[in-house]
Amino acid sequence: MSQKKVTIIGVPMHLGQNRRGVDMGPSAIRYAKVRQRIEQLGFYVEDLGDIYVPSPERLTIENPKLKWLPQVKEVNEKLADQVSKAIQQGSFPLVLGGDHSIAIGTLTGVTRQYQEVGLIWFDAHGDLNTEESSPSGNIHGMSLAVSLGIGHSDLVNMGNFSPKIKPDRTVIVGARDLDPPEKTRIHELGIRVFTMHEIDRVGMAAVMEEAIQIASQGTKGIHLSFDLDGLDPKDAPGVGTPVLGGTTYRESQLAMEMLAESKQLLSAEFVEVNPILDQANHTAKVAVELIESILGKKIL
Ligand code: 6HN
Ligand code: MN
Ligand code: MN
Ligand code: MN
Repeated sequence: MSQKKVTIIGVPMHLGQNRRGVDMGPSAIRYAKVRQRIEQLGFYVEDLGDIYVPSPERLTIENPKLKWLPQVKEVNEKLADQVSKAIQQGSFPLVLGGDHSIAIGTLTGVTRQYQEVGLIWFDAHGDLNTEESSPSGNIHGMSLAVSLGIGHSDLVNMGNFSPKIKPDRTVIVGARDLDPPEKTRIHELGIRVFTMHEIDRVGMAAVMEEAIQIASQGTKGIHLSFDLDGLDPKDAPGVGTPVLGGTTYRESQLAMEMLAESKQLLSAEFVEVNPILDQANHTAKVAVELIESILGKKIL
């Protein structure tokens, strides 16, 4: 990454899942001083504020298999435009969620500008469901599938092009809770998934070396989509869908530090921070420290 400018975009999205509070994610991360910390690293920071997300109290669910589809679509379209614009201005887009359905808009904006982009999807989950396979109807569990061109056409065709990314340039890191149809899809598409089992066996350093290699080969660079539930709930308790046995704080930091060293990062998003489920805003603080590391903060 060569830019010295970062554009923060807040997306208080909660309509991609069932629990309130994740709409406070951007606010929690700002409260943990994201802007000041990035400025201390020498960047010029522009914070665009939050994209408007409607409240569910005034809405009805038209399709329980794809909850709040029209609203999720609309917010993501606005997000895509803001991400595109930031890149056009030579800035590094840093998107703060909000639930993981916002990856649809972020990836639309990033790939509209850069075309060939590799993806590192850090998550306990695969987010590879469709309307047919989803156990919940929650779009945050479908956003990786959509970005690969699989799912409802309103989402898949955002920006009038599809797919946004290719399966052989996509890696998932930290997976430990995959639905059976997601496992089938992973095998069919040939996506490289670094499960917690593999991270335990070979270590995060070896995993990230391979992950960066896969995502950067033949691409203009890498987008990082970071779901805080990839971390162990001990280290990131403020998430809506926690799963035991995740990466530690240091393993996660090492991954971020290696991404910074690779100089391949084009853009990033940090999602699923829910301060209502948290203790003293701990998860947002962790997110900010991970953000510092992708932007080059070193211990020494
Ligand atoms: N996330 N696989 C489950 C579902 O409802 O599709 C959980 C998804 C979690 C999504 O954490 O971003
Ligand atoms: Mn996710
Ligand atoms: Mn997740
Ligand atoms: Mn490359």
